[in-house]
This record gives sequence, C-alpha cells and structure tokens, in this order.
Amino acid sequence: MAGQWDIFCAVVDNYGDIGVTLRLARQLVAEQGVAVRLWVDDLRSLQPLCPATSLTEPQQWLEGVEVRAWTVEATADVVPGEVVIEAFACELPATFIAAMAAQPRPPLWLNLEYLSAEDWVAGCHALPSPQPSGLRKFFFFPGFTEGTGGLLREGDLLACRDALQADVAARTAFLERLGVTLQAGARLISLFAYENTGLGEWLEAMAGGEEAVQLLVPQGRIQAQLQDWLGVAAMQPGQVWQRGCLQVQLLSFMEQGDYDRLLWCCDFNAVRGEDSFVRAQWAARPLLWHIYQQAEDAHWDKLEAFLGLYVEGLSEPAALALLGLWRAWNAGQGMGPAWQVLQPHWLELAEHARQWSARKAAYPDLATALAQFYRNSLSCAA
Ligand code: TRH
Repeated sequence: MAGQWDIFCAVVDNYGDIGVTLRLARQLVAEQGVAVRLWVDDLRSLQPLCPATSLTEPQQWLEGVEVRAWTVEATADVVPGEVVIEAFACELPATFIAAMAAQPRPPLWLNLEYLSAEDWVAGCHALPSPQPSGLRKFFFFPGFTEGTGGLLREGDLLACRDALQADVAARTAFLERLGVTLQAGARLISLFAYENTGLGEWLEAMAGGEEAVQLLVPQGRIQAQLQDWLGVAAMQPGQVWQRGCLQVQLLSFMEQGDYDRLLWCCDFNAVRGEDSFVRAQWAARPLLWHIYQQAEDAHWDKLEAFLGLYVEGLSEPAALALLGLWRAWNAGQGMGPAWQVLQPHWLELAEHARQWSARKAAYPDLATALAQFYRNSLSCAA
C-alpha cells in the first residue's frame, strides 16, 4: 500500500505518547509500505527512546520515518497525507484541518485513543464524529478483544522474542552489553514504575525472601525512592547493591528495542503506562502493571477491567495472588504480604503469560487494523 500518512503526537508527559506513535509509524513504514510523517511537539521525549534523534533538526529521517518538529508554522505549507492520525486527542492546527478539507479527496481522519480493556471500548471503536469543518473524524481504539483495533505488534516480534528466549548465549551477551552479569539461579526482574509508596515493602519482601532476586531498574521516576531504601545519596547506572537475597542494579535508560529485549530476558516485569505494559505482555512473562493515575481514580476501573480479562483461565489461588499483588502495587501498600502469597504460583503464572500472549496475537495488530480500515474507507468511497 503506497501513500503518505501523517501522525501527530503531542507529548503530555513521560514517554508513552511518543513511544506508541514512534512504534506505530515505524511499523506502518516497514510493513504497510506507506510513507509516514511523525509530527512531534517535543523532540526531547523522543531522544531517549531513539538516540539518533537530533534536537535541532526540524525534519529528519529515523528508522524509515520522517520525523517533523511540530509547530503550527511547519504544518502550514504541507499537503496532508491520505490518512491523518491525531494521537490521544491532540488538537490539529486549524490551518491543517482547513488544508485537509480542501483536498479533492479529504484524508481519512482518525483519533487514536488510549488503550483500555473496558467493555464500552468495542462499542465506540471506529465510530465517526462529524466535525465543524465538514469532515468526519473516526475514533480508533486499541484493545484486547474482538471488535477493537487490537494491540501494536510488529510482524516479527514474537519470532524475535522466541529466538532470544531460547538462546542462553545470546541472552547473556545482550545483558552483558547492558552491563548486567547474570547471577546463577536468581529470579531476574525488571522495574519500570512511577513513584510508588509500596516500593519499600516490596524490596523488603524480596531482600528477606527465600530465593535470590536480581532486580534491574532503568533510570526513571522510581529512582529517588530506590535510593532512599538503599540508603545511598546517589546512584549511577551500572552500580550494584546487595541487600539480603536482593541484588539491585540501576541501568541506563535504553533505546526502545533494547527495552523489549530486556523484558524478554526477565522472569518478571514491572511496567507502567501503556506501551511498556503492552510490550511486557508480548514478552510472555508474568507482569505487574503500575497504571497511569487519572483524576477521580478513574484508572481503577481500567485496571480492574484488564484484570478481569487477564485472570481468566488461572486457578483461583493464582488469580487471587495476582489480583492481590496488582491491587497492592497500585494502592501503594500491602506489597509485602502480596509478594509472599504470589510465590507458590510462579510456574502457573509463567505458563499463563505465554498463553495470554499467544491468544492476543491471534487478533490483527493495530497497524494492520489501521491499514485495513483505510482500505475499507476507500472501497466505501468508491
Ligand atoms: O512513560 P509512560 O508512563 O507513558 C505514558 C504517558 O505518561 C502518557 O501521557 C500516559 O497517558 C500513558 O503513559 C498511559 O509509560 P509507557 O507508556 O510504558 O511508555 C514508556 C516508553 O518508554 C515505552 O515506549 C518503552 C520506553 N522505554 C524505553 O525505550 N527504554 C527504557 O529503558 C524504558 C524503561 C522504557
């Protein structure tokens, strides 16, 4: 499928907005054959995920994607592509909308929504909304079930994962490249989270537990609390601390592909937001989600909706253990007992994570679903 697509990303905070749009843009180029212009209003958020990013170039090509610094002026003289995606309800410049409306065949206009497992999502997916410009905008919802837009998943992702997970030497070499020396017999855990008052309790439980745990923590918002718990004034990437059975290592924030590989290598991944949450599911290993907090605690409905889907098929004790852990982490308390309750269920949770990933991979991925939606829109218009 040839053609030009525009994706607009306004960075609200953190890395999720850019993480999702970069991944989508890359996959559309590589697998759907379209040219993608990714408009980003804050290149500083892109650079950690994609270190080749220049902060000063208003137009650059990164991994096949044309990345444009998004200013109203920069969009002024551009002919809109056949498909225009505004990510997460970011507002397009009025001049760009006018240019869209002025096209002989106006672009397909989509708003890519945030991911949610809630029931209403399938009912709202792909609904049009008439706009004052006379154009229609469609709401495109990623999701976990039939009738949604699916999840971002590159065509070769699971094969690459399986290859690395099956190859001890490649795994060891990859981790060594990150500066990690595997501790024989230790449970390998990655930790990416927002500030969390439950952290100390969890670390205590791991330090005082019966098995060795190796905890890998990419630099980020949890660092200050980690530092307090360790009783150190500063942390440098690469440094290692031992407390009881727990070894903690701070890692540099890594480019997106390496972060995927880290998730594949670990036995358990604590993730957050949206994109790392999905990537941890594709890692096919048990996970712990720190959900992005919303006003009036709206995120709890989202958390429970996902848990409702995810625990299906688990034995009751394993489901209860997982529910307890996820709720404790998101409440910021009770991680000690919840971690202990989880311990007998590792094998079942690991098998379940593999099955979950396989079941979700049976649905079309988000980029394929978008391309199909566009093709359908063409045949409707014909
Ligand atoms: O960074 P996040 O918390 O992002 C978001 C945003 O806050 C957004 O506004 C909010 O609405 C959304 O969450 C729900 O978490 P997320 O989505 O997991 O994005 C992190 C990205 O960073 C993801 O693409 C993975 C990437 N990453 C790396 O590339 N290297 C790393 O070392 C790490 C730890 C993450």
